[in-house]
Amino acid sequence: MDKTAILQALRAIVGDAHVLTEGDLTAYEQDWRKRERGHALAVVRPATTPEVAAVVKCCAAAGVSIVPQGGNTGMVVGSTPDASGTQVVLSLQRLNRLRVVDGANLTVTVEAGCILQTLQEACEAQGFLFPLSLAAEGSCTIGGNLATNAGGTQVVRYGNTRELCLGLEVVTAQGEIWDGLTGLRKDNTGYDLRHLFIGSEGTLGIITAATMKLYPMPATQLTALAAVPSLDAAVQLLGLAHKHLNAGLTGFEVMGDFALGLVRKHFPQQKVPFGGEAAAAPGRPKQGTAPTGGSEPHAVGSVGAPYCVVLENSDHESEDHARKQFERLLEAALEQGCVLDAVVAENIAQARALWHIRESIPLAQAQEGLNIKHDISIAVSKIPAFVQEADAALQAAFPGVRLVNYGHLGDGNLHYNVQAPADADAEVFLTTQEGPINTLVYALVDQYRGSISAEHGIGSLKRDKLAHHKSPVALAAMRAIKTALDPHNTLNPNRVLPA
Ligand code: FAD
Ligand code: 2HG
Ligand code: ZN
Repeated sequence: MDKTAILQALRAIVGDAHVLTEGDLTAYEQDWRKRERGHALAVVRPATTPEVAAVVKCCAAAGVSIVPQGGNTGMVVGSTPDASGTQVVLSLQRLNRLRVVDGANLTVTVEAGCILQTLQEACEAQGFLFPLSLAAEGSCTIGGNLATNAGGTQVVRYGNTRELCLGLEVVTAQGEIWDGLTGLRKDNTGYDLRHLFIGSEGTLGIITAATMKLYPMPATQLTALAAVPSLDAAVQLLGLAHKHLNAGLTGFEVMGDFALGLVRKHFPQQKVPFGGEAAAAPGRPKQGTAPTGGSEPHAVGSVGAPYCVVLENSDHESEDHARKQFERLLEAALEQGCVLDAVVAENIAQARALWHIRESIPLAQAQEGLNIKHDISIAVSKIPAFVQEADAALQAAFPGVRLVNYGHLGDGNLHYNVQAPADADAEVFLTTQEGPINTLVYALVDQYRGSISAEHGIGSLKRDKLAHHKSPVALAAMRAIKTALDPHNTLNPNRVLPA
């Protein structure tokens, strides 16, 4: 089939208006980090699962490869086409209906293109919590979250997207529809196919809908920010938080001083708590002095705290109960010296402002310039030693690099990112130093028996690294699965699996 015939066939399936070939297609062709700009044969936007199946059949028959795309917020260049102009971007954005909320089963069935925040809000309106939460929630889709097995800020209590999923509807590489939307919590009838598709980054099938777990809304969600003297202290605080809050601990995020400094620099309207005097004098946890306290924003680093931690306590009893629990925790932590100072948000606005500081770090980093991301996981207990070793090795080998260290400490997942030296050209730095910096960091991650990707996946950016950091046995099994499910390599070729 030639190009005109393929486009005609696709238009016949989804309608002329939903096969995009002209105009500004940047939103579909460029990745969020602006690492690569591709060029698509067309962007195709089906609105139903049968339409997705027909598009896949059409592309498979024509030998055209498909790049599935949700919100295009991925971090590893996995959702944009290559530069060949021969790939179809299959956007799931129009497949965005909430099909059913089953309150008694505590499940929601939703189509893949539904924006995460829309899903959270729809569930909340019916009195349920859908706990997946990440800074991209205003634009990422549940299909993309499943395809990347996204983590986010609530994993310490609710698990990754995988743990929240009870069933999938998938269009296979052959254009068949698999309906696995049973909503069952127990089903041992052979291989659990759902888990193959989750985290497969669009290489094994196209997720068109999912049945996800819901939870009762907690009575209250309290947020605190604590300044800690070291990463060791942050780990100690995590232990105390597990002990004092138990299942109420729903968020535990660490932020390095330099990462906070970037938020302060690029978003000066945000008030980073702990003004000079407050942080200099350790004392009882303060209530409500958080993001509104003081007239000027201060970096915690200005009083010498190298890290801050955001903690969240979700409680099913009452706000009063949650506040008392938090106070006991923070007082114990102050006594043991693993917290220098802390504030507890007094209301939702203050809590949101604290979370907003944390969620602004990736955006502040982007404003600062192109950067190198390491989305790693290591056993929580070993993280302080890893960071100490990695910091020293990087500074010795690449003097002046700026380390942007933050992330989901409660899950052992750090965003151990590297920004070019202040006086360097970020683009040149990236071209010349990304390879050697990755090699250094990943070698250390291996030494600590960690993972080179805890959240963002492999995409194109890390596929060559995977060859060195995944066991040959695992890689062979992955290739066998890909060949079995997608023998003609139609779905997202040259992603995930090393060349
Ligand atoms: P896309 O970017 O469109 O796609 C991602 C991958 O999934 C691609 O390989 C694509 O081909 C595939 N895909 C998309 N939809 C489907 C589908 N329906 N079927 C099959 N394959 C599909 N990630 C985290 O894990 N935790 C975080 O805390 C986090 N925070 C972020 C914060 C910001 C500011 C940004 C920009 C990104 C963040 N991410 C985070 C990364 C990103 O993985 C998530 O935003 C999200 O899971 C991607 O969803 P998406 O709809 O944008 O997917
Ligand atoms: C987060 O936790 C995201 O904020 C993005 O996973 C991390 O930009 C990053 O490195
Ligand atoms: Zn993250």
